[in-house]
Amino acid sequence: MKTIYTDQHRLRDAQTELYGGEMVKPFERPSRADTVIAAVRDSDLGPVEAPDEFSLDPVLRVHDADFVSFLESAWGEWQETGYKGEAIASVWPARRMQCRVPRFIEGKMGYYALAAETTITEGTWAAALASKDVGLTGAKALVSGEKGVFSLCRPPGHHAARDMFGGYCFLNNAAIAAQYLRDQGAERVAILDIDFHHGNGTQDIFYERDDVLFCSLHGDPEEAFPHFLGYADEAGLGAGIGFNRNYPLPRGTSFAEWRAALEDAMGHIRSYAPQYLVISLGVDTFENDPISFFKLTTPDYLTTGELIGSLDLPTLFVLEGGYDIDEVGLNAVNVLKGFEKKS
Ligand code: Q9C
Ligand code: ZN
Repeated sequence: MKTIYTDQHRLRDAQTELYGGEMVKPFERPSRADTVIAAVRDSDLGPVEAPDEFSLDPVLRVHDADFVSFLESAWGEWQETGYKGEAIASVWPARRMQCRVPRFIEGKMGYYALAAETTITEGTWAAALASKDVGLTGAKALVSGEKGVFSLCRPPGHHAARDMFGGYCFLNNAAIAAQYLRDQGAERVAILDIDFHHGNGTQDIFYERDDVLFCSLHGDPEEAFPHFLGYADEAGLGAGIGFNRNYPLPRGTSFAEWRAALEDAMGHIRSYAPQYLVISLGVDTFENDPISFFKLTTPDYLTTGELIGSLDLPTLFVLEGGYDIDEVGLNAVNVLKGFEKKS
């Protein structure tokens, strides 16, 4: 299968992440994508191609226009204040306060942020734009008849909601790609999110819709980020009832337990009979991931790819998380290899 990739991801190179009360070097760093592209090149997976450039139109199909303008201007506005550090949210419209967008950047940061760990920096917007191009180029290749494509997106996207950034995400690459597939004529698209964290942004975007099925396997929000979404009883709303499925799983979840949830989700995807499948491919489910608590091993990712391949659907893999820098490449490529073996 083809891999879509660009070095533009390097423009997202934040120096700080708020973690455990300290400012640390971000877990979501450029070397992640370096390791993944190196593993792709070392494998016999297929060619690596540069993305096409897309306009903001496909972005505005899933994100609010005021949010997109905010992301575009946030770093400039932060700099104008004279603040020395990276742009970071520190105040929120909490319970019983007003959900209005204030004028000053410090207020805007809190309005549009869903968490404080993710800063906005000089190249963040350019990198986010390039990342969505990587996703869209993969989707376009599927429309042209490719069976499987890997969009090596960075920064990741699945925490980005209609009007919120955070969890290392700015634009929701998987959601933008899924909507693009709908706009190219597909009646039904399924998104299967296997990142360790709940894909709250993707759920938010499609929650009231029956034309995009969303299934997510993730650490139980009682214990894992994003903490305030991802419970099993979130089934969708209005027309979307029954088209959102969450599989929150406990600390220490083994591959056998995780696989049972995956197969249940796959059953629902089969009955839905989508024209395309989008996989939010996070490999932070790995046993040695520094910020997660599942116990998947490197060979388990091959099996996961085979299982996904057995659905026999045109499939777009969109990279999300995975923070064990040494193994993130091999684990992600194993999923793709397993898929190719089975499909
Ligand atoms: N104690 C993605 O994988 N902070 N985002 C976690 C852990 C945020 C993860 C703190 C994790 C965001 C795309
Ligand atoms: Zn994750």
